[in-house]
Amino acid sequence: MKERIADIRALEILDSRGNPTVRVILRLDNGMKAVASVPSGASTGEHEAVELRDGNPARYGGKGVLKAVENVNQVIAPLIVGMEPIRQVEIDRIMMEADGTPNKGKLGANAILGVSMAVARAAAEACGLPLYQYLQGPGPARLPVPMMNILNGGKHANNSVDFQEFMVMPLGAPSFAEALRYGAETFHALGRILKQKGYATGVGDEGGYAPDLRSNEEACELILEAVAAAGYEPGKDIAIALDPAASSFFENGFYELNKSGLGRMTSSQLTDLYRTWVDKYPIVSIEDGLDENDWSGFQEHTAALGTRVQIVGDDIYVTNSRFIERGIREKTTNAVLIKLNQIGTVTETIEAVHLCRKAGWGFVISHRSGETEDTFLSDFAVAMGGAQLKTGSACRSERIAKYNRLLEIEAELGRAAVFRSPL
Ligand code: 2PG
Ligand code: MG
Repeated sequence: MKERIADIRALEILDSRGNPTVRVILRLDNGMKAVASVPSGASTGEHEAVELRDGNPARYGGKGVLKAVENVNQVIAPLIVGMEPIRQVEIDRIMMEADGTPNKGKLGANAILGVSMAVARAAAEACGLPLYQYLQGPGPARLPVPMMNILNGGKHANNSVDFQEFMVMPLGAPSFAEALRYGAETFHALGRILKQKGYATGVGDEGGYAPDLRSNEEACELILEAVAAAGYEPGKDIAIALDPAASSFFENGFYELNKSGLGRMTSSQLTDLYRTWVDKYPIVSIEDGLDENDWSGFQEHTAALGTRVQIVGDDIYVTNSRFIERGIREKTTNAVLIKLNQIGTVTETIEAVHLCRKAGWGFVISHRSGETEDTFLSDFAVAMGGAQLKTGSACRSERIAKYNRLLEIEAELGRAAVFRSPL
């Protein structure tokens, strides 16, 4: 490749919650430009790579990212300008070495990931390939089944629901476009049902409704009603996936389900509760059913439920190969949630996916609750081929942008596009 990186510039922009985040604009010496924006979580794992914030209360309540921007412009750019963008692994390594900490705490994972994503995009451009094709491994291009978070609770909504995400997964759809339609129609049906019942229809951070329900269970009941009202068969056309994000209600060794008023539970009591739900509802996947440090609880949880549903680890692994390896050894879960900004480089994220594949585990590519209009994630999900993507409800443009990009990819692939449920 003759193209080289000529210029890298970062900018402080805003995410979907109105909080600052990093955008990187990279130029090649042939004039080509690549842009990437970094997402930001709310229910973050304890061991995630560091999102560097300025901590200056006079700007954005301390959430400014001018230091991370400066780290891109002053520290990272001089190290990388002049290199070929296809040298992703080497570029990511150089940034990690310049940072020198195990959690990217010096330069910031937000600074490093912005550059890492922009480099991948620039390389794809320079090769004349769409990003998904440039990043793709062997095998056909596989579109993901979306896990659409149509009812929000936990830290993502100010309501009476303890569990963070109630998702519909249109497993029975024949294509991605149809899956999206099934999900969007169900979302709209849910809106009508909530309105009829006198519930609020405002949305949470990921575009799902955020009503004050009488119980956590009512969320599942309402979703089933919505699936049927939209004309679909629960379990066959559309299944339910959950992300309770249990770390967010774990305190001093107990699960405190205080938003709903359900009260205190132990790890095995909570697993029993999930079991009754799995018996009753067409649930196919449970993510973060327990706390991120409850490794032994997770083992029991997976032993109890793992043959019936996919058990996904998010906060417990934070897309970090070291934790995923332990999980595989100890049978902690049987699947992993994959988030680029939890680990901070494209290379390490791909490594985490490889580990899952090797172990025969499932993996779900995921957005963050704070997002931007960047659609890197859509291409990444197709390239990784795991056939599962979590990117929010059928609402809010930062989520829809990802879905629209997938529609574009599916159309571009035509008959070569594969869409098949992995579960
Ligand atoms: C999660 C994510 C995304 P956040 O817990 O899986 O849905 O939420 O980005 O707030 O960590
Ligand atoms: Mg999660």
